[in-house]
Amino acid sequence: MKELNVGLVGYKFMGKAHSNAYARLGMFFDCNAKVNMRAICGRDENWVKQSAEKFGWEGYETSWEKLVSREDIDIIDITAPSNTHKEIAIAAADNGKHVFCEKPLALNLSDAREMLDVAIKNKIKHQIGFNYRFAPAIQLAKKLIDAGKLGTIRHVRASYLQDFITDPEFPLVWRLQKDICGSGSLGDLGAHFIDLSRFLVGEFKSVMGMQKTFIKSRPIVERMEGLSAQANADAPRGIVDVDDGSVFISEFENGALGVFEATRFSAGHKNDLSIEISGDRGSIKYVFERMNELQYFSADDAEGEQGFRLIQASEGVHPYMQAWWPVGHVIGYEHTFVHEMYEFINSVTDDKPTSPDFSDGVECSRIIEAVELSSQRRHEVEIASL
Ligand code: SOE
Repeated sequence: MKELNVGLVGYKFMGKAHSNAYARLGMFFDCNAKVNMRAICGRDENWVKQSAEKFGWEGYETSWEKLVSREDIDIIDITAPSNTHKEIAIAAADNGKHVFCEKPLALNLSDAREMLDVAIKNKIKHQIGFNYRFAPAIQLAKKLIDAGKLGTIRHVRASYLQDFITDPEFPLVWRLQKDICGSGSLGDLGAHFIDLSRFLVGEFKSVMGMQKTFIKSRPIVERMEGLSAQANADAPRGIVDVDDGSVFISEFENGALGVFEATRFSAGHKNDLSIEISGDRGSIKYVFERMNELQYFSADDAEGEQGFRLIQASEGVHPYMQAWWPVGHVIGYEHTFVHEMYEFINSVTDDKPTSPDFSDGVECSRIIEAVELSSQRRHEVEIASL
């Protein structure tokens, strides 16, 4: 059997999620290659060594330059903060490695375009980490929409609400610094519903947005783990230069209208991603915190029996579920990463296109940039103008 060797950059939240995905893959899915977790890479030798042992990597590197040039590596996976993506992805692609990159693809649209060009030039497989596409209930929504069950799509409503930075004393983590993350709530959270909307409904035509930074300075961060962070008691403050909250409306190429909201200031909402799509024959509603369920209304149901039905997308008939547990034994957040890796590995072994790939990353960056421009100029921005 063919073997594929992976090198992963990053060992924090996303590094752990991707490591778990590679470790689970061969146990649950039949891929056409054995996936070897060759090396994990990070700057802090103590941390990266511990992570390698804990997550099941054969070895580690402290230099990504070394990792991407290793002869024994076929795939480079990038989970380090966004300001590292471009340089690592381009070097990896120039070395002929296939590249998986976390979202957002880059700090801005022009960098994202450059990454796509280099990937195409080198004829490598490239995928971006829009993991929510891989929830079985979202795949079911896609199937219903593609089969015309909602009729003509008229409305899209999506929000991604978190509350981990509501405290003004929460430290200045990298997700709040433009030179490291590129964009705040919009690029980190909105990127997911922008991608889901493109996946389910189609391309955006224009947007009109408004963004706000509620807390303009925060104590400099000392330690960070996942979404938790600490600062020293007497820490100096630094400037927050990204959006804390973003809202926008849009028109889609197919004529549908969209309403969107991304924020980390919605007290009580922990990881509340939801999307609702309405057509003239039906609607779907999806809420990530109940990720195994899809609500579906069909105007084709008999009169007097109509209403939203709750579908448990956890039977073997639903995408990816055959690989997991007996019917009704639900799956979670981490499984979406296993599914995306399954598709990526298949695209490499079977030499077929990946999806979502860097071109989807570019489109997402285009919409993010259009919302930012619109928010600054206070008027509608056509996506085609960028
Ligand atoms: C933090 O806001 C975060 O971890 C995002 O970076 C992820 O993309 C999202 O899925 C969960 O929240």
